[in-house]
Amino acid sequence: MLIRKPSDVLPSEITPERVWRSRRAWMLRAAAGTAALGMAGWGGRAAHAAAPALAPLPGTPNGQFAIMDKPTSYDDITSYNNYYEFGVDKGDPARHAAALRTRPWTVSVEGEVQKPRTFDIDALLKLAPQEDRTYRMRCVEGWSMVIPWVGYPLAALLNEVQPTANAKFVQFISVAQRDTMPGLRYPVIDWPYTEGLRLDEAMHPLALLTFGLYGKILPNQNGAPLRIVVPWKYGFKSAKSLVAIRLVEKMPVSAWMKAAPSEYGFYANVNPNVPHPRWSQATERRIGEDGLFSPKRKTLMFNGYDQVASLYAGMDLKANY
Ligand SMILES: Nc1nc2c(c(=O)[nH]1)N[C@H]1C(S)=C(S)[C@@H](COP(=O)(O)O)O[C@H]1N2
Ligand SMILES: [Mo]
Repeated sequence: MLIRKPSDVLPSEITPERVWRSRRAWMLRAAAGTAALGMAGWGGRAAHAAAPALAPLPGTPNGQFAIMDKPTSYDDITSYNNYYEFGVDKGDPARHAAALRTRPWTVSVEGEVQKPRTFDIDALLKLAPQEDRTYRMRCVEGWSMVIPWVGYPLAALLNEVQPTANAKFVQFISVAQRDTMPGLRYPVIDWPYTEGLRLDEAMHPLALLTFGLYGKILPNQNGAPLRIVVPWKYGFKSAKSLVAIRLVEKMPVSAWMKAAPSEYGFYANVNPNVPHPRWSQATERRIGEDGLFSPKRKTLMFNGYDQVASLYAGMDLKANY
């Protein structure tokens, strides 16, 4: 199928200048390389192979988080992705992520905790009851989706390891698999991909440790075998394919803060009143629903998740972008 892209947004508008320049260099090199190998060019929208059959992962619907929005199609959710370890084009993760090894897989939960522990993924899957939770997701690039995730609150895992009194922040570290991830050869960001939350944000019931979507285990391009999902923040906070979760005392510097500090702050709450330095965040395009002539949707404060507002009482959310 074709990979759809918001037709009125150029990649050069939605990617930091530095990244865009390195992406162009990468595509030129890649085009030369693939031409020599007789493969399809990277610039095109290759039809992706038939989706692999993924094991079912049923979750119990949690009515507390029900929303009226119509879920985005499985096809769109699994073929229009940001997962820079596999390439910077939206179709690259679906094209390349099949190579990711997701077993054996362990997740180390470490740092300021009383019971540090390395969990095997299959034990982690069963640590708490899996729930079905459909969340609105908003990318900082100006598009959104509605995704029926399967997972359980991150708080269940954090309570298991017991944060110490010094634990103030939680850092998330994605896998860096050199041999399966072509993107790691390019210094788009300082690999591995890392993200972070304040401890109270991480403990909020909306923060979901996520293992599946649409009732099946996560496709690799969506962050198998487990990722974090933080629906009131821009999508880049929701780090994929986690190998470590580290509790720390000081605010960690995330990979995007390091790559483009003036564009991506630690908080990254969805906030229509704080434009990205190079474009507005007031509206969004819902992938798969909005045609070329459909009006864009108004972006909602906290992506519509008002229940998190109390976490930021008294904070200047323009200074803490
Ligand atoms: N490890 C890692 N995690 C990542 C990214 C990435 O490039 N690498 N991209 C982020 C961005 S910008 C978005 S919008 C979401 C996209 O998640 P999805 O492809 O499942 O919709 O993943 C986030 N998590
Ligand atoms: Mo994003």
